[in-house]
Amino acid sequence: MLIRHPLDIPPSEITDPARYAARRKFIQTLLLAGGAGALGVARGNPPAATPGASLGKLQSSPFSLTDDKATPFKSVTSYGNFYEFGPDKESPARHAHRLRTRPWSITVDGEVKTAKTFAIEDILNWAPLEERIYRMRCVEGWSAVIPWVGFPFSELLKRVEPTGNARFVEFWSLADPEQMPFVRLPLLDWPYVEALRLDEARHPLTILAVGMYGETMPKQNGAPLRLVIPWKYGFKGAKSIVRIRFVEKQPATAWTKAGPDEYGFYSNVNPDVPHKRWSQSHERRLGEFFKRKTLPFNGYAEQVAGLYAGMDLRKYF
Ligand SMILES: Nc1nc2c(c(=O)[nH]1)N[C@H]1C(S)=C(S)[C@@H](COP(=O)(O)O)O[C@H]1N2
Ligand SMILES: [Mo]
Repeated sequence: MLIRHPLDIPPSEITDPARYAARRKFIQTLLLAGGAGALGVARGNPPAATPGASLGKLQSSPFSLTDDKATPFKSVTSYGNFYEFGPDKESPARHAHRLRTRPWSITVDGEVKTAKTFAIEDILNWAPLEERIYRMRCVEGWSAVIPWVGFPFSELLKRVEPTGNARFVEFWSLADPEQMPFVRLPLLDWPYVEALRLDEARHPLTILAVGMYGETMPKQNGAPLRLVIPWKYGFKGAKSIVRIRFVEKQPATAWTKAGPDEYGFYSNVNPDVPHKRWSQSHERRLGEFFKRKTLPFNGYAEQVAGLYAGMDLRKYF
């Protein structure tokens, strides 16, 4: 396989511009050598992003626990990971316009009394939408402060009844090669599936986000609905979700499959547990120059450390 797992490359351009440039060049060469045509992705300038629609009046939330100022919208929408649209940080903004977010529905199945499919229009009416300003930390060393719009995952639990066997929840992203050109390449084992323990999913900080900065979710950030868990590395937050499945056993996930000794199931932000190939002690906020110290559980220890009482966090990384 040509590219086994993309995060095999050190923390990112912000810490190692030379390595990053070399990797980009490699992928560009790959695409120019016929890949771009085969994938049906255009080169040249990206089309203008679809403007977001206002989500109206939002509840402010007591769970906006940070006073840090929000990262500029432009940074958060032009730099990120969404491998279905390509492996470098600019790919999602360039290609995500191909995603069709209506009609959209989400199927909830597995260990539930009755499997159900919900239309996105109904989901948007489940609860008053809240603004949640969260610190976010990517495993690659960059971070951001994002005013998400959404509601607690627990709203879903009011509408489906997990069986007594349900101990974990999987979140499945869409994997449609017609809309997501890079699903044709074996960058990851598609579809992108992430998962949480049921008590982590139920925690009031865990939200299903339908927007950010007061507007509907930009496609590159996971429209129309994605998961956000602020105390975990960013890759746990699956984008553009089409299926939520309750299961009994801890499942394999996109990143534990890609690198089992590098990406653990828990992936709680932990400055004391380095990634196999780089330190996790510091981070760089998008748009800032100096690095900041990374905090245990990304600054949410007071709220979530209890979920892991008695667990060896070096073993369960
Ligand atoms: N389906 C899907 N979800 C995904 C990813 C992805 O490649 N595909 N990347 C993850 C990673 S590594 C990060 S850091 C965050 C980035 O989210 P953002 O672009 O909104 O900051 O999305 C996560 N969710
Ligand atoms: Mo990430």
